[in-house]
Amino acid sequence: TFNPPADSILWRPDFLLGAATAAYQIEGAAQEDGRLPSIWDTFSATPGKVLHGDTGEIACDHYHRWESDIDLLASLNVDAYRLSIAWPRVMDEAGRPNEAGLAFYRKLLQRLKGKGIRTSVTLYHWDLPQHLEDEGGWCNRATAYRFAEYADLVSRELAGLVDFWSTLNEPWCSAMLGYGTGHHAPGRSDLRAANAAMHHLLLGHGLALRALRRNDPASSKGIVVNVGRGTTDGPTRDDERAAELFELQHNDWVLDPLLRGQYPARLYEELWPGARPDIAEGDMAIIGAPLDFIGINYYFRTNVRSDGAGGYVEVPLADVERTQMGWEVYPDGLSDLLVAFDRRYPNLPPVYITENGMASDDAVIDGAVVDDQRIAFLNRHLAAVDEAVRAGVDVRGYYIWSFLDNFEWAFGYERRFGIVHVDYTTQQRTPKRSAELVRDFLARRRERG
Ligand code: PNW
Repeated sequence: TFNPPADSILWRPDFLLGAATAAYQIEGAAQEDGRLPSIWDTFSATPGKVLHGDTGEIACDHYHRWESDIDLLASLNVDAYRLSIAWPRVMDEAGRPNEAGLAFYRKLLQRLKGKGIRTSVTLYHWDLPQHLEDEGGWCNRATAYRFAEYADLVSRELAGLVDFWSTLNEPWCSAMLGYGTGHHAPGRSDLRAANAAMHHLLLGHGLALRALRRNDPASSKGIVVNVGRGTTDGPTRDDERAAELFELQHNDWVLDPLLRGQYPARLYEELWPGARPDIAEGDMAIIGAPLDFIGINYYFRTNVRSDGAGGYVEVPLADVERTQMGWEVYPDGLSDLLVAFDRRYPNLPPVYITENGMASDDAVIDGAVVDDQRIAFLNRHLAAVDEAVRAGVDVRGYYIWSFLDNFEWAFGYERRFGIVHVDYTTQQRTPKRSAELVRDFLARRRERG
């Protein structure tokens, strides 16, 4: 069941409960209406990069099914919807607007507004136009300025239709998985490149934020970051230090520049000497400009130990509950991190959990999908949010990842995060049991007023 306790923040009508998606993961129509290729088109077309050779060419065909998808979303009674805009759809290579792409997002947002659903729009959820990657991508400082031009264009065109703007989704993943390990597009593996990419992503964020403030003053503006909980089961002080370094590398690397205007000193002194990016005069002030909110994406805990050489290694715990991704189910990590950030950053802005959820291999049986593990997962993580709120953290909303099963990046269509099941042969949508329970809860909440 889905029945939050009477004192849960979920019962407050102003606490936003919603669902999230991202453009490349659901839209398909990769060559339609003047859309340019993105780094994910290139990457997924490269053999060996994505499981089963899956691509986002068709995905959930949302580009053609957006009206019925929004009707389905509205039938779940959600307060808010988080989506992303595909940069390659709305701007041509010369930086001129692509009207057809802009029209798609305009009518999408208008329909959401018409249904009374709050809109949370991410400008960059990993689909960099390929022509910019050809010039160095996020390792090239110029990309930060191109991103600000894109933000300027979109916020002029769509002002008034967006309640929450986020500049970037998960810069850690863009920088580290894209340029550091190569697990994501563009598939480079070079630690110095990852650090340069991070700096230019954050600079792009700060420049874009200025454009958003100029063009759409009434909206709320922020950024979405992924955070990881690192703990150790090791006995030594070095193991403890390993867990600290894990969180330094995942969380502080991104949050310190945004909320303190500086990279954590230990990052380049202890962990990655020699990987410090070039920082121009004034960059850190742009990056550290005040935010209206911060979006936090949380998924799992990582157990680490000292590698004996000043770093850490992951040592997976046995006998813990895991999801279809192999990620540990660990709700305490969410409350622990929220409280830790609240203490570390006295200026922490209001928090939205912009992604939380899990993958499971759900099948449709007699027209129903019984995703009990997801229902328990959501219940427990929402209880963790409550715990953080009781400890004084200002959390104002929670978006389930994801509205629909979709293209799960390097894992293709095999991993299913949706509360709505998608049959990729027929494009049939089937709300899972979790979606029905969220729908019923929100109906009850509405009745209570
Ligand atoms: C996020 N990790 O990605 C993204 O924002 C979503 O687009 C994605 O579908 C979702 O989480 C589920 O994966 C992540 O390895 C990818 O730590 C990888 C990691 C974290 C987040």
